[in-house]
Parts: sequence; C-alpha cells; structure tokens
Amino acid sequence: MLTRKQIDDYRRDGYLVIPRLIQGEQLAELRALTDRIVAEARGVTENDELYDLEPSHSPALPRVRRLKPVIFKRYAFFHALVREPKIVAILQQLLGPSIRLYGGKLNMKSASYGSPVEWHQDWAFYPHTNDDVLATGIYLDDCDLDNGPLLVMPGTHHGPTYDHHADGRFCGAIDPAACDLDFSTAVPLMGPAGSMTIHHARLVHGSALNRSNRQRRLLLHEYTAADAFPLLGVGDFDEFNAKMVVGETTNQPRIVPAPVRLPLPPADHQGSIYENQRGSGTRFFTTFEEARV
Ligand SMILES: O=C(O)CCC(=O)C(=O)O
Repeated sequence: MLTRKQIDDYRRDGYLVIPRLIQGEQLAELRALTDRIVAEARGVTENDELYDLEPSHSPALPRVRRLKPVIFKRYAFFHALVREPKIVAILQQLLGPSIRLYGGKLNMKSASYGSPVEWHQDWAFYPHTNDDVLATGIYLDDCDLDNGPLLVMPGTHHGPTYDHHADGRFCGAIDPAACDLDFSTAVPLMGPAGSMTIHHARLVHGSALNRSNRQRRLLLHEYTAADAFPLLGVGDFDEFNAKMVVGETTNQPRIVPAPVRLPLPPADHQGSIYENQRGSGTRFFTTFEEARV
C-alpha cells in the first residue's frame, strides 16, 4: 500500500516509483515469457497484431520495439498481471474502488538501438470524461540513466494539454521548439528490475535512445477509474466492461473538466506511438540512425 506521503507526492508531481514491486518467480516468468515471444519474431517481416518492429529489423536479425496489447488476451500470465492484487491495491488508493484497464503494451528498448519516444502526454491519445487516468510501468530489467529510463516533467499534469499535431494531423508528439517546457528539468524514473513506475495520463514524458549494452524493457498498463469514459467513444460496451479490473462498472460517466485536444484528424502513420511519431516535425531525442553517423 502507498503511504500518505506517496499519495500526496503523486497528486503534486504526477508520478511515483515503487522499487522492487514484482520479484522472484513472477519476475523470472515475466522475463522468460517475454524472451520467448521476442524469439518468435524471427521470420516476421512486418508489423502485425503482436509485434511492432524497429526500423532496422530484418527477419534474420529480429528487432522488436514493442509487444502490442494483444498479449493481455493471448497470454494468461499477462492477463493475470494486469489484475495482480499488489498493483490493484495501489491503484485503488489513486483511482478509487472501481477500475478498468484501458490498454497497455510492452516497450522493448533493446540494447544499443532501442528507439526513443518523443515527449508526449498519454491524455492527448486518449482523453476521458475525467482525468482519473494513469499508466503503470514495470521494468523487466534494472534501469538507470544509461539504458533509457522513462523521463517525466514533474507537475505538468496540472497544466495544459499540449498540441500533438504536425501539418494539421495528430502525430503523438509535442514539438519541443514550440512549447514552453524546459526539458532540462525532467526527472528519470529508475530502479532495479521489478520496480513499478506510475505516471498520470496528463504528465509530459518521453525517453531517449538506449545507447547502453543492456536492454530496458517496460511493461505498461493504462488504467482508468471505471467512471472515466473515453471521449472518442465506446465501440462495444461488453468489450469495454470485460476490461474491468476491480469493482463495479457503470453507464454514468463522471464529468470533470480538463483541457482536451482530440487526436484528430488521425495520424498519417497509424499503429503504435512510434509509428504516429514518424509524422512529427522537430524531434528532441537522437534516433539510432542519427547516432550512427
Ligand atoms: O517506453 C518508454 O520509454 C515510453 C513509453 C511511452 O511513453 C508510451 O509508449 O506511451
């Protein structure tokens, strides 16, 4: 459970790190299963339902950038981890008694070439009727400054929703040259393998290229209070309710004003955030291709 101080810190700063939350056999299984799924990418030629591939991927030298949300349906282990009681108890302190999973993914950030993620707010991708919305991240590997930790801008969840558009289309990234943010104040979220990060959906965050010789894998889960409804709509109410993690569902969204920009018109490059961000104009983080020259 979180202390009063941790809850106050989260409300003020918009993030927390809980060291070594997942340990022992559970961590070993998480790592081993991920290794197996990545090994199966050998032979895959392009992005599909499960794999998001690095630009430098080839079938002979598989380079996976992300495992997509289908892992939560396809693998019992990942399905169960979303509902891990230790995690749920913490989430209830921040989001209230009833919680729904919005989505998630496993970002790989492989040794030496793992892609950067440009500055963004998750809220720009999936605004809801209220902002009791957050993401947790479980590090599969020890994470320090060298292997691309999640970087957050403290307190920005109290501020505006920044423009995530370029050339009139959503691109999933903030233009670093056209905003008032001083990125030198960013805080890295680090910890030993099994540590869990929490960040508010409106918090500005990103991460750099992994230039180290160690991978940095991060399992992200996006959770909402059950009465936070996506502003882009609910396609299938049964499917929506199948994502309940704990507590009671409702058909009465709680509406609390928060600054919103819809991710419309949609990105030129559909798919994951990496694909969306291909449309961004000015980049902040060095890419693998730039680092090589
Ligand atoms: O993997 C990372 O470092 C950042 C991931 C992220 O912010 C996202 O995928 O929305």
